[in-house]
Amino acid sequence: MDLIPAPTRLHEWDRHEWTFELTATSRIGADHGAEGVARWLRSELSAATGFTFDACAAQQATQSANSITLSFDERLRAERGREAYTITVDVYGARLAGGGRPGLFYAAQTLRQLLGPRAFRRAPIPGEPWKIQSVTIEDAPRFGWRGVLLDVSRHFLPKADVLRFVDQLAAHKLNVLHLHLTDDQGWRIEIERYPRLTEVGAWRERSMVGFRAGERRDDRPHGGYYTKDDLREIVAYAAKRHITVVPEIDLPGHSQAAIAAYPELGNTDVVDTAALGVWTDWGVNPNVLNVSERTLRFFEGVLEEVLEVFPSEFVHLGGDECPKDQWRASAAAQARIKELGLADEDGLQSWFIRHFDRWLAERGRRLIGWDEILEGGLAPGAAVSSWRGYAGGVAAAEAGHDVVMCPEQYVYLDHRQAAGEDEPIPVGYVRSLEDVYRFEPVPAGLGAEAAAHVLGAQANLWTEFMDDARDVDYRAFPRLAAFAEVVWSALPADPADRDFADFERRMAAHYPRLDALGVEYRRPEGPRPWQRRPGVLGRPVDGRPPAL
Ligand code: TNX
Repeated sequence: MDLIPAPTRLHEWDRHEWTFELTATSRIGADHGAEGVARWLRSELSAATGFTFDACAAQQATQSANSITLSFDERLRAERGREAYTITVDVYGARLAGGGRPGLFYAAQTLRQLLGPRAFRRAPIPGEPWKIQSVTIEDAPRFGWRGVLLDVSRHFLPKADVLRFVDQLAAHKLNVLHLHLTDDQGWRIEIERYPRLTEVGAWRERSMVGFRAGERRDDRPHGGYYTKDDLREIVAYAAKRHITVVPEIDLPGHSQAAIAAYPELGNTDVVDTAALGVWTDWGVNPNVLNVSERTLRFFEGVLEEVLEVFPSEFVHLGGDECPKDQWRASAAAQARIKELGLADEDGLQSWFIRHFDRWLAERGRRLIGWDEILEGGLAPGAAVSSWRGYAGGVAAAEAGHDVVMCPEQYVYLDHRQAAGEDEPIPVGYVRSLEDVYRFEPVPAGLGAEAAAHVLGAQANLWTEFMDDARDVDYRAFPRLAAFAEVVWSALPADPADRDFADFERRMAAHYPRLDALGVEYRRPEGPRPWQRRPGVLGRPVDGRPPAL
């Protein structure tokens, strides 16, 4: 049955006469409260099969043959949580039970995999009858945070592509979409009280092609942004698929696009910020926010609108890669350090982040930021995305902070997937499908109490070198399938003990599902011609990343 991610337990009954068959008269029945999941399943399966699937109560559906029922299981919920599910398929029907709605949704996703690749298409095509051999499945995720970061700042991804990406995540039982909405190269969220953020900040004249030293530019304007309604739509579409969208507004570094729109946000006593445009390079940028009261109020205003659109518990405020040169040179920043009694510029960054940490907490939300925010101390409710390896995450977890593990050496999917010359714009470490499969979110040696603070893990797709959805497909898949199994399935904790050969065998069945979904993944034999970027300079890191 070759499911990905692998379920906790699966038992195939060898009584072939017990086979279930989905037919034109099959019904989809749902318990009260499960109608939303039933609607999703009905719309996917109607599209793929051409059958209409009458809706009814679960109890009623069991009375007709070959029906699908969706119901809740209180005991499952008590024992294994809302995301747990069971499936029983036999000649009487397919019975899906969930600890809660998310569990039922994952059961529905699994059922779709059981129906074969054609179940992932948008219209029926000729083929065999829709049969599933008798089986029972029990399943529940290992981690509650099964995330993916999508950087829509470096390259804007149109709304339709984001919705498509959400469907891809849902098909792999991933449940957090971290949207990196602002950076030096583009501001992508409409903020009504500050229209220039998108009028000016969402557009750049050209882009760097490949890594800096290549000095190539495309001389093609780039840009785009999401209206608040677009984002509300994305949030609601994701929520239907049990995916939480976590917005990121990156502060106080990675802010040149905002400064280009509102020059008073920059260090005006050091640089002529009025002359700055939206950045057309990649890398770490010296133009960071100033630390005036006005800037604090400005971003409180931004965040008020962000909170209106995103109901997520966590709001990501970046905090990474903030060079301190301008603060060192700025009389205003130095006066601020004195006034606040801080030791230095690092103290200033930490004060800045803590301000918003408190501000979010007062509104019932929690701040999450890159591991740099640990420097200088954090409020207790704040969480950390550990990106510069495991160390930040370990320190944060030991200090009692929640952590999302996303070390760049392991799960940065902008990094190349193979060592060959053909890999497009080769950056970072070689992170093959197998390397990702052997990524372990909880480092050995972390005590049980600290380990409980590891909410889960996240794969990050930074898009300097991906300028459209086809490129994102290529870098994301198939590695995201391996990542999904790492965060969902009960794999051996020691990466060396993981059965990659079995995963690869199941991938042979998974590739046709991705084909049917229309995902342009990297084929095991390498990139296809249009997936190569001959001559475009990357920045490979030689050798393997440091061991755990
Ligand atoms: C580091 S991860 C960054 C990003 C880049 C990425 C490229 C992080 C917090 N900062 O701004 O896009 O490397 O791999």
